[in-house]
Amino acid sequence: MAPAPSALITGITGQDGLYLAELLVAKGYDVHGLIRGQNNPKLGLVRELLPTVTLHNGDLTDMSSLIRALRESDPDEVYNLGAVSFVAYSWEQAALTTDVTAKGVLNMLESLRLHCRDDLGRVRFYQASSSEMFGKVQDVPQHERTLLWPRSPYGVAKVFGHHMTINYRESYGMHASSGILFNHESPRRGPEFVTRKVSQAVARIHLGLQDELVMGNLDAERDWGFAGDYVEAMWLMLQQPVADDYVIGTGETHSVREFVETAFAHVGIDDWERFVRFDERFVRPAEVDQLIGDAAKARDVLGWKPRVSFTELVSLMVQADIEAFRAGWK
Ligand code: NAP
Ligand code: F7E
Repeated sequence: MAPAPSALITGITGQDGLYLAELLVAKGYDVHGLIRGQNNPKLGLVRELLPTVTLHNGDLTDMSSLIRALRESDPDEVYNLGAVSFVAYSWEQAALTTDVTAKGVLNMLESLRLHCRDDLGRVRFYQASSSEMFGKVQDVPQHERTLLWPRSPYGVAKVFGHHMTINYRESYGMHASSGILFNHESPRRGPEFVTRKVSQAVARIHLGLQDELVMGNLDAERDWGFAGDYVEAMWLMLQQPVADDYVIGTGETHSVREFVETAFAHVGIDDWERFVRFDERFVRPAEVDQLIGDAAKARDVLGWKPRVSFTELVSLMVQADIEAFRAGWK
């Protein structure tokens, strides 16, 4: 019997890392995760959800720790999901964002090149690229050949990682793929991101625990999908005989206002404006006004398509937060 395939995931404590690790465990992989910090607060959660996963201490800014994690795990596939991923924060800590989200990708690719030595196609690599790279969009909808025009330090860092991934593929023949993923959400989304901020607030307002929701730009439009669907696309990319880049999105766009309205509708509140207050603090130095992805290539080559609709996504997030608050977990 062939040995189980193995995978190393950076960013395993994040939203996507958890879903991807669950998917790979279910597929029979021997899963390894990189975990950073001397006392990571997510360690308990990872151990509880993923008891069979092997964790390795390491940080994307520390190349020797990456080489060690590769040596210890000896993976067939590497998924590089680790990043400083909150766009608003990337203006406050632009240099840190560059070190982790940009140079961290180079550190991982270079570590992999050293690890694989004379058989560079041996390990398949996935880079978590982002629709934020499209920024001031030059095509509607955005596809794999749309000109990149990032509008945040995060977006700039992701462009570096994206092109470095393509460069390692072209220079060394590495099986390195880049998924240009549009926004994807879930009950595991960090509370700093707009969808979870709204789902938690609406749940709390519904339960009488909070009476207002303070927001920034309600006019921004995003192509929002469900994270569980998107990690399948990551895996599918690494199963292809030839590495390539793919846009992953739903092909629909909705404003932040629509998200808020749909979330309140889930708890039977139509006059939602009375709960929502604007605060300049949440407005960004430069905004990405509208994103909408054309995932035709992923559909045709990978056979991938999203399963969860916008309304289902909003409802499942609000409902999960209602249940979590009711259970007194938070
Ligand atoms: P997330 O929940 O913010 O998770 C980020 C992960 O990166 C966490 O596990 C975090 O670990 C880890 N990390 C941060 N700094 C690190 C460092 N110096 N070294 C190693 N790991 C580090 O993000 P996500 O939503 O799961 O997204 C996964 C990836 O996809 C990210 O690269 C993100 O930029 C990208 N992406 C996300 C979306 C989206 O809509 N979710 C769309 C496109 C692309 P700690 O727990 O230790 O902080
Ligand atoms: O903002 C607006 C905000 O922080 C969405 C990351 O996963 O997706 C994510 O980046 C929109 C923006 O996500 C608030 O101005 C209004 O227009 O949820 P967000 P993001 O910036 O789109 C991409 C694809 C990634 O790759 C990133 O890693 O919502 N907005 N009011 C607000 N946003 C937040 N966070 N908070 C507000 O109060």
